[in-house]
Amino acid sequence: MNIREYLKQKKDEVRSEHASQAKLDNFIDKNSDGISTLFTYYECALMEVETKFKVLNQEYSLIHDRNPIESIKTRLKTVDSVVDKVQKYGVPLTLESIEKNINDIAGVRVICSFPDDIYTLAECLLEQDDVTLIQKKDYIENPKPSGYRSLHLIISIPIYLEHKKRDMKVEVQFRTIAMDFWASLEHNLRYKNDIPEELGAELAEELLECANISSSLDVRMQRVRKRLSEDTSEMDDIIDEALWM
Ligand code: 0O2
Repeated sequence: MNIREYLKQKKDEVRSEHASQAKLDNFIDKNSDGISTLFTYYECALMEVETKFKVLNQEYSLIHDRNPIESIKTRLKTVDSVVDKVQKYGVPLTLESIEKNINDIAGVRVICSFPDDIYTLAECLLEQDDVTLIQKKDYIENPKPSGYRSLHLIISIPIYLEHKKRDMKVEVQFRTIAMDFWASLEHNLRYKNDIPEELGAELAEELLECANISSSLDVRMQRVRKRLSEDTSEMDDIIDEALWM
């Protein structure tokens, strides 16, 4: 490419950035009420889903004497990143299209103690009759090439407003503490643009190895916990029997 072609390319890039910024400003100006209403509905959906998990955690600890959930995080995507996704998918920039095509505006991340807890909680959530499963991606069974592990569900749940009921989509990501720790570190690498290519590749390889090590650690710790609880329940049976004698 000669210098003339290079300058023309740069000029086109700047023009196209300005055009998309103008498009975004125009969309926000024209739809500010609609955007804030829609985002408030997503916020309500987040509260509903978070409460569902808090209830499940409470009941589980009553029955099994331990909490399967370490923490719950919720987040709403920013308008800018929703618009980025609209552009990435090549769908129209309208409120209807955003609601139809973008599934992860509302996100809940459930951090569990052990891998089995993830599947137990996901099953309990999906058994609830106001929850509809839209999509499931099991990156624990099938990790991403990067080493990323997590169970992703897109669900639809109703929120009850003054005079109407509205179904809203929420993305739920289930991870163990180890999976979450790994994903945060890898996220930093993914969004750091100033790393030399060679170092980036080296770190990605190192992270893949870490993902495999931490996955086998999750499995081993789960095995230890199971053996511990089996022993404890055996001991409980012995005590029960002794009390009846
Ligand atoms: P944020 O801010 O975390 O929400 P899609 O979102 O459907 O266009 P994809 O890859 O099919 O694209 O979606 P997928 O696989 O369900 O993953 C979406 C989210 O999972 C990402 O959200 C991340 O949070 C997380 N994720 C997926 N893959 C990786 C990975 O390799 N490393 C890490 N650290 N996180 C991952 P967003 O939209 O990127 O951003």
